[in-house]
Amino acid sequence: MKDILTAPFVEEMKKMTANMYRLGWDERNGGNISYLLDENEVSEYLDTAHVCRTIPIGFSAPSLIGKLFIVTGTGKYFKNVADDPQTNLGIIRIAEDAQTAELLWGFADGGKFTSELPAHLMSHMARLAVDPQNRVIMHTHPTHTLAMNYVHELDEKALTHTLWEMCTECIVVFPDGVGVLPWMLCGTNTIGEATAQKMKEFRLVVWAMHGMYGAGKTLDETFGLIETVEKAAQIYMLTAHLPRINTITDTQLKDLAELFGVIYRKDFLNL
Ligand code: 2HA
Ligand code: ZN
Repeated sequence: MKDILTAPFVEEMKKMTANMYRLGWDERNGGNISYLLDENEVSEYLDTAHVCRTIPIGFSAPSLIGKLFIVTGTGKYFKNVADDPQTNLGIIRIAEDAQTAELLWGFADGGKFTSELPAHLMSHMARLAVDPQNRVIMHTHPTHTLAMNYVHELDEKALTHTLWEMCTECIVVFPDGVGVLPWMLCGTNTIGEATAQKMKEFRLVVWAMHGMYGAGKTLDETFGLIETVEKAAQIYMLTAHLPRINTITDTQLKDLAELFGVIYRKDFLNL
């Protein structure tokens, strides 16, 4: 058996959480990540027949039965993952009853998965139905995106349109736009269901005045989506209080989307 602390998926989680912490997006216990693993790969590092303990998930995830995820822990700090992955991360498998997580590794201090597990697993179910390659759900509190939430309309078309205008490549990176949920209580099945509903249509969902959810095939791709929105929000916050004398026009946005051959939300442009 190989040492799990050397597994690429543990290494990736360490690097990603440290990077996001350094960007200032994941203060204290802010943010959480879940990453669907390949059981064959995990079994090089763990006896997957050995369950350390079981933890109820509080809802039913039938389409995820038997699937393994590496997830960040509740109350744990991204800052600390790299130094102590076995306490701050866990590997869970969704049990046959669809309502229990079998802990295969991690949460070594008796802890458990993120309080946002409903939003994560429900989003995985929604994204996997659209794209079987989707493996990652990432939640974070990016600073400028959050700031923008306080001063910009939170309508999906209006918000996406403004973000697209802020950097030339935005419409190419997230042509499907950004979904928006109103402020809601976090950590609940209700916000989980609402997030998953949006995830049928969007890979990026803003939780108003809280943060962002992203979905993608890899940690890198998902991070890249959120990073691009955050960059656009930063440009917005640097310029919103100044007279705007130049902009990227809707015709130019359309030209970009067509040049790069992306399927974009035509209804989010005013043409
Ligand atoms: O886990 O970010 O939304 C901490 C959070 C909750
Ligand atoms: Zn949060």
